[in-house]
Amino acid sequence: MLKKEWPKYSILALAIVATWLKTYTVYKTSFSITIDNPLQELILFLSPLSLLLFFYGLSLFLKSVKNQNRYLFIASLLTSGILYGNVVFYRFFTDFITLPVLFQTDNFGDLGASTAASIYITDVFYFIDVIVLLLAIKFIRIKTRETISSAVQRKVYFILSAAVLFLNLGLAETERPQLLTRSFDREMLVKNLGMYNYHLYDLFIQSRSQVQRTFAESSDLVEVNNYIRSNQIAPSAEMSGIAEGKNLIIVALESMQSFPINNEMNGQTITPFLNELTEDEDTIYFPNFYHQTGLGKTSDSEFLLETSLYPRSGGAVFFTHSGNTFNSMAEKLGSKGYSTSVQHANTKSFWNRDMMYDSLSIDEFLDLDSFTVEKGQAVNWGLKDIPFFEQSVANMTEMQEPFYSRLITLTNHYPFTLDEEDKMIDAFDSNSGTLNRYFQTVRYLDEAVKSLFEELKENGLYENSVIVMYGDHYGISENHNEAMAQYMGKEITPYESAKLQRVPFFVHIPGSGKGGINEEIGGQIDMRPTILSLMGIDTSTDLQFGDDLFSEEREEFVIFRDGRFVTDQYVFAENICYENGTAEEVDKQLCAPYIEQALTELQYSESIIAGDLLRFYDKENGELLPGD
Ligand code: GP9
Ligand code: MN
Repeated sequence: MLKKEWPKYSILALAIVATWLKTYTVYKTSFSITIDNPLQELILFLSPLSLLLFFYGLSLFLKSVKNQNRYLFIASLLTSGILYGNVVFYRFFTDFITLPVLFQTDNFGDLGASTAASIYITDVFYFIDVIVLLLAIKFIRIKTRETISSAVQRKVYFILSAAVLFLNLGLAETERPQLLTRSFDREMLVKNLGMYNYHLYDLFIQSRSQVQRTFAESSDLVEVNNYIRSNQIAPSAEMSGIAEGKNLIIVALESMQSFPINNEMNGQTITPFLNELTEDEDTIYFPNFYHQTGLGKTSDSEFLLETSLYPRSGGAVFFTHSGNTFNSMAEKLGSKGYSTSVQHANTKSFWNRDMMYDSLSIDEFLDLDSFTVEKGQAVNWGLKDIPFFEQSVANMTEMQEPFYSRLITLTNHYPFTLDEEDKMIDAFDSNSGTLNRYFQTVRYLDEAVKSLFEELKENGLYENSVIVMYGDHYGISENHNEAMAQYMGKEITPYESAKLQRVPFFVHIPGSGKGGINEEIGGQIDMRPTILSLMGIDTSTDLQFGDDLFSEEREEFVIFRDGRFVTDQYVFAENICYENGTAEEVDKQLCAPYIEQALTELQYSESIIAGDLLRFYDKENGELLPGD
């Protein structure tokens, strides 16, 4: 026992500091967390503190020193356990633990075996703070007269802890706006919130979803099913099955809007290759096609494509409902003997893809680890699109045919930066650097798409493949309206803003001679029914909200995730009903029936996701199942 008497909070302070420093050391040594600037480093350093202050601080409510120490011991054992669990998990999966991973039974086999194999004796280090605490409890003598904290002292303590939490959240918001609403990436969450807060956040998100799921019943699906069946139309007689048996390559064109296509910027052509495609005899181009994404951006567009359901209004469905039952396009193609894959040169946990792709029945996810990034081949978010396509096509040559391979591009992503040698046109000259650079990255993306076509031809994959390309969401947000107005030569009203949500949709079927510009108004929700119809796959018993865009019976109506919509007659935005074409404001009553339908449809889709209702649906014959 040390002679000196220590102040009463010594053990608590020591426990906090020990776990805090240990956690930071573990961040730096056991995970590969990318740090781009000193602010990120500061946030990472600070991030464990707020939870530790709260959690360990609860010991202040206990009356005896003995109980306080016991509590601190259990608390530090618990935090160490959580951290260590993640370390072991990371050794195998290069990812952080999220609750669904623990509940997905098929993960258990993997988990158990790999965990046992990756525990080393040196791992004792991960419990160093518990050891320090035990020694402190044994050897440090506290001034016994004043062991109990007063209510005022506790108040001050917890106010200070809250201040640390808000400082942390404030810094994180500066560094990564909308982190909590959009979720993005587990690594980003851990980096900005700290491991412990991340787990609380994950617990909150997952249990919220779980509660809604628990209360849902099979009968909830009846009304939705009736709605879908009564609005159902037959696929196009002319186009159905024309691509049957071919490989399917779908390219997500990052942040690609329609406005640069067949347009110029200061006399320079922005998308020469895509412009050519709009006139190509084997390509159908849809200029009136809209994105319908919400906060989940790229992942929402993938969700629309695979499921023909609307994404969620709050948060990315890829994060909140990755454990749901879906009836994805990949699953349909898989059941017809297709091998299915997604290729994307980013970390696999981004948008929770690694988890969600299992639920979407995608056989193989070729993520960043499957690509080689040579010196000079990376910019902005990572591997440039040209080398990405080159390697993707090489991967395709190895795939079992017929295959469905989805490629997600990355270079044309905010903040739209490029190496000098990749700039093929000059920047624009508005007050928005973002818009100015956007034209250059779009030009690069166009060149990359051209190279994809060449690669496919050189590798003998072109003739027997269908190539579908779509813009995932806007690249230029409404924050740049002033600069957009300068480019467009007109004011960006809510009407124009809605029209700017158009993204390109291309369907290229080599040798088909079906090319042309199709003016049909549609959206990403229509991709699944349109594509599956081309591939000759029946979707008449599926629960989907989109239609085959080629169908002769189709009503032109596209609903945005935020409730705006466009029909052949009207555009509804910011509560104003406009006439489509003239952009004149008209009586809101004219939009009323569509407003109603848009809300109903969004709600039905939401109820399917929230209640995980497709588990009550027999995909084979379209019948409702009685329930668990
Ligand atoms: C990330 C990429 C970009 O992997 O898909 O996502 P975004 O920020 O566009 O949603
Ligand atoms: Mn995107």
